Formats: sequence, structure tokens, C-alpha cells
Amino acid sequence: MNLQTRRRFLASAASVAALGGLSTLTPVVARPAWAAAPLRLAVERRVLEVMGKPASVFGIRQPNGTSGLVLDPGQRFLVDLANRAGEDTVIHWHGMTPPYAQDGVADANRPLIRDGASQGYDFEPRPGTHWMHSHHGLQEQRLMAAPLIVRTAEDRREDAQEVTVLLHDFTFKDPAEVLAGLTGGGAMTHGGGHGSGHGSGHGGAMPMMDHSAMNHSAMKGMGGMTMAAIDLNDVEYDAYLANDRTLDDPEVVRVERGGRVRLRLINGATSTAFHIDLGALDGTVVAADGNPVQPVSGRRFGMVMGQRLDILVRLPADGGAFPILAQREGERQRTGIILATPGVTVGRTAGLADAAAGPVDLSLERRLTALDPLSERPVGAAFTIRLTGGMTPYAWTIDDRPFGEHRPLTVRKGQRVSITMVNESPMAHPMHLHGQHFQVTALNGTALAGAVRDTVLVPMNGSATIAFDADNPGRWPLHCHNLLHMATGMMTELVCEQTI
Ligand SMILES: [Cu+2]
Repeated sequence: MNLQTRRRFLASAASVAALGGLSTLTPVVARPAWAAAPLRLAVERRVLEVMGKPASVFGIRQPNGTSGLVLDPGQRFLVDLANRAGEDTVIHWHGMTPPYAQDGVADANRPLIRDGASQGYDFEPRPGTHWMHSHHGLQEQRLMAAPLIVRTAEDRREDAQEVTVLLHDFTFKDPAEVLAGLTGGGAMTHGGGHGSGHGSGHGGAMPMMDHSAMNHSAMKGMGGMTMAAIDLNDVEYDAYLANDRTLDDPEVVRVERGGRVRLRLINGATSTAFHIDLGALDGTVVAADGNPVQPVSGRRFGMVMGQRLDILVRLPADGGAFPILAQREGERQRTGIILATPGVTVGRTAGLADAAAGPVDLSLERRLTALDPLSERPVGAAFTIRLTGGMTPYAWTIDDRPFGEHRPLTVRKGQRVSITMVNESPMAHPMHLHGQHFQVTALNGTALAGAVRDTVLVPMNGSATIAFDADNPGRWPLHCHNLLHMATGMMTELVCEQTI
């Protein structure tokens, strides 16, 4: 561990300890030295060619160029992260449940990683398909995101080839311009978004959706069902990526005839929910956000921003080429990879599906059942929050309050907590809680023993109830994983205080 890393580690531990209202939090104690050689990751700039045009984006890579990390069973999350992005950043380990200081979010107690500096991490990782992404500004839109896979011993024994797919939405525009186009070019709406004199978010020259056209195409896809009231997508993207590539030039993964594949799918898009489409293959969902579920079979599965699905497929004995596609909700655009057995010529897959997809809804969520559910015990702290805000002005809030004016949800360590999120706004929101995974215990008011996960869809006019045992002290963000919604205020905090 170099001195600079140690100093930063100590600094963040000290600032956590100094935190007034949370002085009972256990500070993270810097280790005197690395217990073993750390894995090295760097946040860097890179040039990515998208549809033949170069784009300046970010990457989070190992020295050998591998994007992200794969940890073996029992391996610690022992990472030295260097910031060579040319700007300050902080990387959130999405799906991990580390001590508060190492979550990868900057706040009053946890500094950003300065450009040129590095930061050390040392904690027990949580098994499953997870990811890492910037939690600062709009960097995530420029692909500051990568897979974070933590294998279990069972994964290793399983006779299945692992194929990880990170999905993303891509624009050649500066993300700040995209957001300014939505908010009407005004200042960020942390002042409340009220009375700020913003015009409609539809007036600018930025690549927003033409909502009338979008609704029209969505309507066709839904067999005439009236879709006029549904607002699915805020931004017209230039491309949709699967492992950095479009269907013009997709990744082709060689697989065995008759072999099994474990797809580790990550929706790393900032503002796009996808329908996973397995085409001719039958799939079995075996994990949600890295947590095992009772197997659910099918060929099409919805997946909102931040979520992960592990899906097992078996290739036919006579082989072939099999696109694994992700189609944007409400649209025809899609991306994906191709699974191909040896000797097969891979044909072209169109980047547009024949018909627009409907919205991603709760149909998969309702079918998911945790293999390792919460124990039965009474709820000690119950909250109901409302998801609020809207397009005009473009400002998204919780209980009508933007982040900064939010009322934290305060619980004591050890309490069983339930949070019901009621969506009163005109869009769906994928809600992500940091610091712990939760079980989905009700959808639209109907109780269920749902999946354990860290991100859940709360559809328009719908609600979701989540429950968990608060065992990780800290100030944990609870936010919408639509980056543009979070950026305009849709975030609050779960404050877990440690009792004496
Ligand atoms: Cu949202």
C-alpha cells in the first residue's frame, strides 16, 4: 500500500469517526499494509468507436486491459483504484455491501478521489453478478462502468460457460448538454425545482424523445392499447451497447454444441430499461442482482437500470448462432451479443426489432422467489415514501423534496425495516438501496416472498415494498437508478445508526 493510498484511507476513516450525528458509526480502520497484493484497477479515458465514429469515453480496467473484475470464491475485495480519468471521481461497487466508508459514494464524510490519486479497498465481497460505476456527476453516461463478478464455489463446479454482458445506452453528446436540454438549460433543480422559471423540457435542441412519436410507436407494439399516458424514455440515444459494441459489429462468443451457458447480464444503462430476448433459446433465471432465486423459465425478461439477471441457457446439440438481445422498452432499438458454436457462420442481426416493445413491467418480478429469504420477524421501522416530480419542469423528487432537502429514513442497527415506495410521478423508477440487499415483500400492495436484490422497479401508478435487516451502519443512498432522475434530485438516505 503506498503512502498516498494509506493517507486517503485514513482520512476517510477519520472523517467518518468525526461525523457528528453518526459518531457511533464504526470507523473503517486502515490496514497497516496490504495483506496480499491488491488487484489494480484504473479509471481511464479511452476512445471507443461507435458505428464507425470515435467517441471519448471512460473505462475501469485492470493493467492487462480487462474491464472490471472477476473474483474467485473466497477472494477478498482487495483493490487499489487509481484515478487517471483527468477529473475527480468516485466508483460505487454496485451490489457489494461494504462498510460505509468503502461504498464508493462521495458525501460530507467521504471525499472524492482526486485526479491522479488512488484509493484502497479491503472488504469481504458479496457473491454474484454485480458491477461498478461512477457515482459522481454524469460520468456513468460516458461508460464509467464495468462488470464486477464474484464467483461462488458452486459456480466453479457448475458445468456452464460464463458469459458476462454489460448493457449501456450511448450518446455522442456531452451528457451535461443532454441534461440541460431536459431541464430547459437552467441550473440543477436542487433548490426545489419550483418557481425557477424553467420552460418545458421539450423545447431545446437536445436529443430528447419526441414523446408523440414515441407513444405512437409504442402503441403499435402494444396491439392498439392506449399508451398515450405512458412516458417511457427521456433521451434519444445514438446507440445501445452490449460489451461496448452495437449489432453492426457485435461480440461473438464461441460456445460448445449442446453446452450450457450462464449469462451474467448487467443493465448498466443510465436511462434505458431493456427486454432481454433469448430468441430461439429457452432460458432459466437463476439469480437476481446476484442473489439466487427459484428457477424461472422463459425467453423474454425485463430488466431495469442497475439490475442484473443470471440466466442459464443450453445450446442445441446441432449448434448454430444465437443472438442474445436487449431491446429498449417502448422502442424497436436493440443491442446484444451472439453465441455461436464452432464452424458456424454468423449472419447479421438487425439493430431494429420488427415491432416496438411495451414497457418493462413487474411480470418477472412477481414470478421471482428468493432461495434465501428473510427470516420471519416483526418490522421495527416502517416507512412509506412517495416518488414524485415530473417532466415540466424536469425534476424528480422523493416526497416532493430533492436530494439536499430530503428527510433521511433513520433506523437503528439490527432493526427489521420495511420501506413502501409509492410512485405518484409520470414515469417508472428503478430504485436502488446502497449498503444492504432487501427482499421484495409486496408489489402494488400484494404481498409476496419475492427476490432478494438491491434494485427494484416501481412502475407508474404502482408501488413496491422492500424489507431488510439493517445491519450495516452508515448513511446509505436510496435513489432512482435513472441517472438523469437522480441528478435532478430523486434520492434520499437510509441512515442506520449503531446503538451502543
Ligand atoms: Cu427515476
